[in-house]
Amino acid sequence: MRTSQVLIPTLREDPVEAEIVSHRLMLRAGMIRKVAAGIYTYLPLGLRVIRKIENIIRQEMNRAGAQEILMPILSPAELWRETGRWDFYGKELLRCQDRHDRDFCFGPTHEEVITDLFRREVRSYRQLPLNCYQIQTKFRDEIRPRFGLMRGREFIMKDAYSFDRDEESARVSYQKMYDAYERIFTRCGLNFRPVEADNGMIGGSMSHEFMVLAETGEETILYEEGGTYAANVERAEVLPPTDVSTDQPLPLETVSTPGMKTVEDVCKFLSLTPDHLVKTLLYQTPDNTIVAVLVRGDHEANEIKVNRLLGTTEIILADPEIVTKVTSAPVGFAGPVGLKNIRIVADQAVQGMKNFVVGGNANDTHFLNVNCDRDFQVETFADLRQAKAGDPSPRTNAPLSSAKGIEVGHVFLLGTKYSEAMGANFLDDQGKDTMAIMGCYGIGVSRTAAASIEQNHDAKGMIWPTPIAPFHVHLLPVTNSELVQETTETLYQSLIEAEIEVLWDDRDERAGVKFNDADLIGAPYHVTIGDKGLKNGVIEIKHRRTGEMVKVAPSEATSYLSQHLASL
Ligand code: 9G3
Repeated sequence: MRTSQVLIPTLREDPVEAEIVSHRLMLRAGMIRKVAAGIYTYLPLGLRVIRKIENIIRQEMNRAGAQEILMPILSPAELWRETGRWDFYGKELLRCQDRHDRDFCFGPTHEEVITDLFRREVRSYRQLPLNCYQIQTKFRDEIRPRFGLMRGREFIMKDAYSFDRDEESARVSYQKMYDAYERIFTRCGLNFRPVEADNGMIGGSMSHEFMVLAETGEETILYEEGGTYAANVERAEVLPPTDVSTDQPLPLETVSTPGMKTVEDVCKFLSLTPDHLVKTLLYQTPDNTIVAVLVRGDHEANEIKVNRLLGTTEIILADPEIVTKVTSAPVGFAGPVGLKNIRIVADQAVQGMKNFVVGGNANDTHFLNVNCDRDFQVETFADLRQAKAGDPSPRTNAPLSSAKGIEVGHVFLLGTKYSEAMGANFLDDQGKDTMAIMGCYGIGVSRTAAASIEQNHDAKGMIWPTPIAPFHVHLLPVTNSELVQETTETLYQSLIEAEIEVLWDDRDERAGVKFNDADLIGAPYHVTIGDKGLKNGVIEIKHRRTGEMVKVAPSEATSYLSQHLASL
């Protein structure tokens, strides 16, 4: 393709609104343009990347036995009312009405629609297992859309749904998708890692996320170096403590701690390390009860784990006014001793502690030599804290390392949450009415493109992995001489014949402008054709990733590039 005939509006300046590198570079390379907050047009270069990712996904999904379908973007409210999700989701679910005032939503995901299809069309175990997928634009009305394609309100998702006759068969379907995802992200040329994940509010029993490893990633993963255990930090299990104190309980003391509100302040004031303190966090559940969560001073509470223990979905830290009402003290002095009518749960590490420090439930006051059972009652001890680097792996005890990642895929074994709510039944081999076991499997297609850039770029621009690059070769004639033009034209035709995707910069621009745009766009190979080289019978091929330059005769260029592209 010739640059003069494609819309590639590159920008020399960094757009001010772009906070992350993928957003900045996609705007600068003329791949995307913003239409409204979190809503983008894909220009030709951007769409080429999207299509390549989609094609890899299609091939691997089909290979895994899934069937492609396409569901509508609008979903009728009735289906969402059946699962309770019409009311469960607030403003994130974008709603609208048709001319008859009937309620619809712009599909944020399609569990309801596919389950409706299943219950209408599938009768017998002979039709199972069934796995249907689609690649489609989704809508989620995020409060604060940012980061370009990384977190758009409108985005492209591949979503798949499996239906099985029993748990064992459902696990096989799940594993097939897990394996397909490994092939998909490998074929995209990405450095990624599957991790154990929380299955969140959607229910179900097993879940993995596929993380593209990048320092700019928003997710934290903990993993065993060279081992098999890897988990999202939200999910990572913490082993029960091995260090249980055998100290004798000392008498409870009150100490004045004027203005000492943080763990750091109190430790400094009392000359103690944070592992001698217990933090008391007051949480508010959706039905407005207050629960005190205790964690050691050097630990952080994991709200997902607390939710799982309490059977709630979205606890929040209590407002300062509520804290004051409950503890008779400003925030920073809450403690478990003397708290009335408040459930107290504690992280397992607290169980092994003796003579620790807690807030005194009075302004500028702490208690010393506090002990569980003697001074207050804990309803349940459990794993409630956030795991961190250095903690022992729950599988092998080896220390965990931490890394940053971007979630590009998520697989869930759902169980019967949706089949039960919507009556997705079939007749088993005994003629008995049976509920289908479901799985669901997502890939953020547009986010995968952004994640690839976060992982693969340098100061000059993007560095595309060949399988998802918008073009393989960027052809850069740098003068207008007849020889350069003829050589370029001949090479262009030869590359096309070899089925190499080539972008020919045929603009009347200075060499420097062309080189800058080529580095920005990030095709794997740049071919420079100039009079100086041709005098010596050569053109120059640059490997974008390594910067390596090789000189080859124009007649050798196509076979050089074919060989290098084929080896990837
Ligand atoms: C909603 C809204 C936002 C949502 C959901 C529903 C996330 C919702 C989870 C999933 C799970 C799987 C199929 C592909 C794989 C992932 N945000 N989720 O269900 F109404 Cl507004 O989407 N869906």
